[in-house]
Amino acid sequence: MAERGTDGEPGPETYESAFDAAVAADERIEPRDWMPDAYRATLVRQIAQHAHSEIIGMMPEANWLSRAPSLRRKAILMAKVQDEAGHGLYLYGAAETLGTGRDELLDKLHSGRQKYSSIFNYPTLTWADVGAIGWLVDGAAITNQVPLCRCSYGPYARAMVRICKEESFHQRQGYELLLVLSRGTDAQHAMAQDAIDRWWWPSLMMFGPPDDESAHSAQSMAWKIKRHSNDELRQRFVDICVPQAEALGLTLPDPDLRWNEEAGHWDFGAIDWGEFKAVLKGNGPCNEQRISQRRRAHEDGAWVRDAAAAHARKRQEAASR
Ligand code: BYC
Repeated sequence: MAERGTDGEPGPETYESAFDAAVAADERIEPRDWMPDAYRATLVRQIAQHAHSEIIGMMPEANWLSRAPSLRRKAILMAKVQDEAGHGLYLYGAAETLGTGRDELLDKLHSGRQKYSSIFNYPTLTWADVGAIGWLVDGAAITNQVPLCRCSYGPYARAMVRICKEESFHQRQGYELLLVLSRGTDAQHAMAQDAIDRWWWPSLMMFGPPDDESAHSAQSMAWKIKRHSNDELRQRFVDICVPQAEALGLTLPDPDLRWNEEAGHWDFGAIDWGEFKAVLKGNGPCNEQRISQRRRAHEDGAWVRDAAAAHARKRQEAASR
């Protein structure tokens, strides 16, 4: 790839055709490579939304940390919630390589100018919700994110490799938790079923609007940021979940689920896109709570950021003496 500022500066068309050729050849675009402004902006938008989802996503589960039913479950959940914070860090780091700092992105999140995943605007009402989040929400996240490991932008793709490994552990812990509940007492089984009933449809919405309403998909796929469309990934997820639900001894809340022999896929019922749009507009059950808690956490953490900056300054001064 042509780098900015090399000797004998070529014209902009040369940069653009080098970029197009690199994308066509499945090469990675790296931070110092020339890239179209719109490619950079799309990446910042998607990576920021993804990073915000990770840190907001800590909240619904952290809600159960103090009430986990055993020390083992508490330790597992604690590790998972910490992993989400780490994912946020990798992703804010990837956005930084595009010239956008974490402060700016957090400011946009706190003022509602950037989105986070719709899924985290739903409440975690029972312990089984921790299992449903692991199985369905992390399961949907993996389905969406494994192809992002082949994203054309190097730092994002590399961050996704680490994230997917951890998400895979998250998904399994949720599945195992639900399996134990499903095979437990009648009340535990009912609690697991209730959680699946509430999380199934919002999980399908995580993949984004249908393809014919997806504003960014075509361009993002041409740039090989996205490798599959929203509907393709949603279908893949449904196909994975149906036999898993059966193995769990639980049902998915969709009377229209049918195996389609010809298509080789599970047909599923209509998604309530009105609900999705309402949640995106800020009218989901927990939108206000999530953002106000996030703002408060940020304000409460100001002294930690100040202390870390002062420490870094001191070390730099000591090193330059
Ligand atoms: N929620 O043109 P489209 C996780 C927005 S997992 C909110 O299809 P795109 C975790 C979209 O941003 C969740 N907004 O967009 C798991 C766009 O709005 P703007 C995070 C959504 O980008 C467990 C508009 O709708 N994962 O973190 O081509 C525990 C039109 O959509 C949603 C990622 O972010 C939604 N569900 O495709 C803890 C994965 N869907 O920006 C944490 C990376 C769409 O024009 N992201 N919108 O205002 C992606 O793969 C893509 O951004 C999406 C959407 C598939 C989500």
